[in-house]
Amino acid sequence: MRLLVTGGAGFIGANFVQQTVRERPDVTVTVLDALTYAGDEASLAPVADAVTFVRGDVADADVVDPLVRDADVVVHFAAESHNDNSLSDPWPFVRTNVVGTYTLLEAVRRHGTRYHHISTDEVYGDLELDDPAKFTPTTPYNPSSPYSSTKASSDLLVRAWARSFGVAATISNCSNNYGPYQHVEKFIPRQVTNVIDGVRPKLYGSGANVRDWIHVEDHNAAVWAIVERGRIGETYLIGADGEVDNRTVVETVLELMGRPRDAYDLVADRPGHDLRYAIDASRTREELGWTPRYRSFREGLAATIAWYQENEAWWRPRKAATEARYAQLGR
Ligand code: NAD
Ligand code: TDX
Repeated sequence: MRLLVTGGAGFIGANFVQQTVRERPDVTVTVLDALTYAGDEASLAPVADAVTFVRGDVADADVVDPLVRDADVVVHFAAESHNDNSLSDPWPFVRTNVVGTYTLLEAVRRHGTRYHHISTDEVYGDLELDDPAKFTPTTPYNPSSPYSSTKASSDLLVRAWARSFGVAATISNCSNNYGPYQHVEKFIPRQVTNVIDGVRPKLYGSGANVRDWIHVEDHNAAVWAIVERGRIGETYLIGADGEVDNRTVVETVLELMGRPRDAYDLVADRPGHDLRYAIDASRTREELGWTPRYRSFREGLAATIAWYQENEAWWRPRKAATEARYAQLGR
């Protein structure tokens, strides 16, 4: 199989490429990544010899077309991915997430290439803390932020291209990922690296917001199950029943790192901050036989903390600039 992975130098994409090279010698991997502030070729260093890397923009049809022509399958991870950035400057989100997806869809339409679209549970909006409901593949779209609205837009383009043009597409909407190689702008790496630096973790608002955490390797195993066994035209939700409120995440990080559990600060809330996400992944589990391997969030978190402690050379170059951006926002 000739596989084209967009966004393969980002957090989830790099983990996907590393897992693929390790576990699937029959797959030839090409990565297309623009190396924005969020991309880092160093995330692919352990498998660099086994991967063809192309630096380029998913919204550039001249770059995209020959790569899609020469692939059997495209897995599209590339995106602007951070909600806080989308509130400061939405345009790169519209361009990469909407125009980039459109550009890929036109290429897979021309060449008949199988396409898997990586998306997020944030397209469904948020839930009350006490709502027994979880997101399912039929939950109506109701995105809150510029980020999630551009992801929702791109999902709708995929559905339309599948129905109208017969593009062989699948979509997955996954909950919050954690694990190695996640940018220090994101919640867990930010707090872990703050604690390493002797800085108190920063919790938005009251810290009551709930995210449904899944280890990145479990997300990527589900993506492979969909690529291999998913029904064309379907949407699959990926989640590991990992609901935890943000305050508990920070307290657990502090405890695992040997600090007092209350050694954090409450800071200004994110505008429009989604309260809670929760995924019902039963279709993905029952139809594809996928189950998450990381059963304990605490153990996965401890391993992730250890990774950041052991890989300071990977994250250190981006830490100061990231914190400078947060300081401007008062967060
Ligand atoms: P990330 O920000 O870590 O990585 C994004 C990658 O895309 C980077 O390598 C960047 O250089 C690249 N990129 C950005 N714009 C590009 C462009 N125009 N052309 C080519 N490459 C470009 O993001 P992530 O957290 O790894 O997320 C990957 C995908 O998974 C995204 O589609 C995101 O919406 C989705 N997702 C993420 C999560 C999560 O918790 N992180 C959860 C569900 C879904
Ligand atoms: O310093 C912080 N303090 C804090 O309390 C940061 C950076 C975040 N938070 C809160 C906001 C959220 O409730 O933690 C939670 C997680 O924040 P993020 O890591 O920014 O993730 P989130 O906004 O939930 O979105 C993530 O999951 C869904 C990814 O960034 C998206 O790409 C994905 O689609």
